[in-house]
Amino acid sequence: MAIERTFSIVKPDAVARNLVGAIYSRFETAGLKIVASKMLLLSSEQAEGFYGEHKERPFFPHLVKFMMSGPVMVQVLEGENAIAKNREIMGATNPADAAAGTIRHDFAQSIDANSAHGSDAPASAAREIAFFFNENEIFSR
Ligand code: RTP
Ligand code: MG
Repeated sequence: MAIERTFSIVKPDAVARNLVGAIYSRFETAGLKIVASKMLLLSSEQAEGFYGEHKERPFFPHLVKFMMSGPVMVQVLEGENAIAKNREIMGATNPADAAAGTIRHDFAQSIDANSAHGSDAPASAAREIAFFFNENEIFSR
């Protein structure tokens, strides 16, 4: 399996509860390298644009409001099978369905405050990385 990159967010609920290091540690322990990282407060344009695929869904306004409710950490993770591996580490969208030992099972509070985002496919990973990072801000190693 080739080395892959994926895009990840530590969502506002997890940043607010001082869980950035605990979540980054899960990535590193699983063999994913953090090759880019920054903290930011999303603008409405960023939150709506980032989750544009969901704009017709009933939960969209709520999702956008939540994602703007406090600072987030955005990062690029790199490693073998990074996209699927990160989704596995995160667990199911609804923490009530997430397996023990996953980020969402262990840290998330609700389907909204579910602590982490991860790209779901190579095309979305490429789009999401480019949405937040220039190539010269990413340090593969
Ligand atoms: P994410 O994009 O944040 O990594 O989450 P995901 O792939 O596991 O789930 P997705 O279907 O892409 O949904 C994006 C976020 O929207 C919220 N959501 N709420 N109330 C609902 O039925 C519902 N469904 C989704 C979640 O916060 C989810 O992470
Ligand atoms: Mg998604």
